[in-house]
Amino acid sequence: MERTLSIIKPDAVAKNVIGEIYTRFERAGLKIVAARMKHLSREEAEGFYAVHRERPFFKDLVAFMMSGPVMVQVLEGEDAIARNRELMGATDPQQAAPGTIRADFATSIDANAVHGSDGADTAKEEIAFFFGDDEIYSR
Ligand code: IDP
Repeated sequence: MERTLSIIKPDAVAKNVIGEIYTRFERAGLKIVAARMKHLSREEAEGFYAVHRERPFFKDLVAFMMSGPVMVQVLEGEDAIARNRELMGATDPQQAAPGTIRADFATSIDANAVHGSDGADTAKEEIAFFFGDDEIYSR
């Protein structure tokens, strides 16, 4: 069993597709074991994406992530990290395979609908960024 952190970004929350995205997680065998809707502060958005702070798109990324509420969840299942990345599709929705979340719901590389941890270490860090152990309901 593995856990990963997923965020439904402000564009997808605004499009009213939280439920459709949750259905994709569940159909792929991923369980939602923690969840919270949240409007990120600047500190939170900058802190969460700190690894990207030297990148040219950092400012836009932070502004976008603060632009509206996000839905944050921990997904649990076999190969949860890779499975979620597969469901998400490529970062740039133009490159995302048909049927992936980003192909279906993202509008641009900035407004690309979802975030998912990209490895075991980042999953651990990102889960701890949003949730305490007592807020994760493993079933
Ligand atoms: P990921 O979300 O697919 O893991 P990362 O490389 O970790 O992609 O980048 C984090 C986020 O930063 C992306 O989801 C995207 O919203 C944004 N981003 C990445 N590359 C670019 C870019 O070249 N231009 C604008 N935004 C970008």
